[in-house]
Amino acid sequence: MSLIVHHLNNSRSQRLLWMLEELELPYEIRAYQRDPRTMLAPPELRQVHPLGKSPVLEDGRIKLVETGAICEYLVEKTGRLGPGDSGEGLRRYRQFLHYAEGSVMPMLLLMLAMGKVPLMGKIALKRIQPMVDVHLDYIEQELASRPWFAGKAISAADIMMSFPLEAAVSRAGLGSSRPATMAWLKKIHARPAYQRALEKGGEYDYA
Ligand SMILES: N[C@@H](CCC(=O)N[C@@H](CS)C(=O)NCC(=O)O)C(=O)O
Repeated sequence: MSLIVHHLNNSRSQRLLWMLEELELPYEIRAYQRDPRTMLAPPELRQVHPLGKSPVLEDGRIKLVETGAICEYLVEKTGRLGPGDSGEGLRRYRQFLHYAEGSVMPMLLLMLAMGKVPLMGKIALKRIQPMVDVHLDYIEQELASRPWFAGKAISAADIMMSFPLEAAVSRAGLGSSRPATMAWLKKIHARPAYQRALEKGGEYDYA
């Protein structure tokens, strides 16, 4: 039975499409559009899962949310895109798999929210930017020392880190002053699986 991805336009669920394309697994997309005014997901997604967020992956009777957990599920299911080794690589793989949603995304969401608050939002953004820069500098240092987040090979940790770094280009000033990170972004965007995921996923403003 084919996997089903409940996919929201312009969202984190683009990562899951990329992962499935890398794994060459067959899947079906159920597409949802954000409300253009609120940017929230449509209420139909609540009928799929009580959180009403995307992505949701259905594998037969199994229904999964949280991209990181979904990635781990797919790594276990296929034996691919895992850490590659059981030492340092595994430690880094686990760390970045969680770091993407646990540390980087909350800062970027805060920036998005503050960017919409008139006057006081601008002041808040000035305070938040240095905190985000600590993360971007750390990531730059890591990517300057090896080709992929876990080590020598691409893994699910790279897939998890893609959305926060793409979002950081559009809203947190990530650019040419961090060449290793920008080269990593260029490298992932050039992958055939990434390109196929873009074609299938529709509107995505971050690539
Ligand atoms: N930590 C979750 C976040 C899920 C999430 O917040 N998804 C966003 C897409 S970027 C969403 O569905 N937003 C629509 C809404 O909140 O109504 C994950 O990584 O899957």
